[in-house]
Amino acid sequence: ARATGHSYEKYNNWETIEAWTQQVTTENPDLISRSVIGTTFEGRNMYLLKVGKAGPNKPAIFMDCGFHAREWISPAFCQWFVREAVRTYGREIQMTALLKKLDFYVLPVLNIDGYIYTWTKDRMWRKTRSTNAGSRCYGTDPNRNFDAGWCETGASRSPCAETYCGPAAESEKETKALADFIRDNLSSIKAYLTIHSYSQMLVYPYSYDYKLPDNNAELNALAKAAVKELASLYGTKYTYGPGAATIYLAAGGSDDWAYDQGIKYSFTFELRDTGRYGFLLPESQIRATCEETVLAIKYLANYVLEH
Ligand code: ING
Ligand code: ZN
Repeated sequence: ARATGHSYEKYNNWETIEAWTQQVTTENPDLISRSVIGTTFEGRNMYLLKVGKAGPNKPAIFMDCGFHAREWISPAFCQWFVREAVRTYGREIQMTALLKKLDFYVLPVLNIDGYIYTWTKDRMWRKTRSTNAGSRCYGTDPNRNFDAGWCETGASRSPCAETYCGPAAESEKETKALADFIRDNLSSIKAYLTIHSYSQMLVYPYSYDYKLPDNNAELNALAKAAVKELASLYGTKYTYGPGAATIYLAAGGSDDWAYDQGIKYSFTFELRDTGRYGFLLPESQIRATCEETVLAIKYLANYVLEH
């Protein structure tokens, strides 16, 4: 294999990201610990980084990246966020306070098999890489595979479709591992954040129905303030609102599922851009995209801590 150096301003392949999870943990033992929450369909380890200063009974924020294989800016953001945390801890007041008071669980890539497939075979692949009984088509859409109105709307029962919901909720090893981890840590997890691209949106439940969450007014005000914070750096405009009305009806999403588990602050980010480059966002935009997004996430984290 070609030797590949990690860079926060480039898209890194899985081999490089995997080595990075080890290195960033080893270099920051007081702030990061690494665990494996499961394995993928093809047998790869799913790494989870716990980022924060050790302390008793800390609340936590869970954030995942790389649900959809082709959305490369998403794993790049999770890497950037972890670096920003360790780089600014003890140097910047807000991040220092956050890491003392809470933990961020960061899952850098959920759909590792799919991510690798976009590097080796098909740059526009979206789904997992599991086999489907009775079909020659591969994969399930991990964001249609959660037990939240599963496969009722905005999802397909055809294994060849891009939005295939899978044979059952949590049929994928990757979504099952994530759901199990969240169920096992429900008492500490106060917020759930899932990072996608593209379209510059910040959405909250529900996507499986036009109904609104019971704290809709609070989530709407919080989303509005977070996108304002994001725009403060480079003027990048985000729309926001409940998923069904803001993006489209889509059942089985992880944010809806997390919300219905009782996690009252549950958001899906759709990062840059609005379609000029789409999933092929140039590496030259990684830095600005990540910097502005860090602002929004720190804003949300602060809010969650205070509520
Ligand atoms: N968009 C999301 C998708 O999975 C979404 C939109 C968000 C659906 C929340 C359901 C719940 O289709 C992308 N770009 O993947
Ligand atoms: Zn996506």
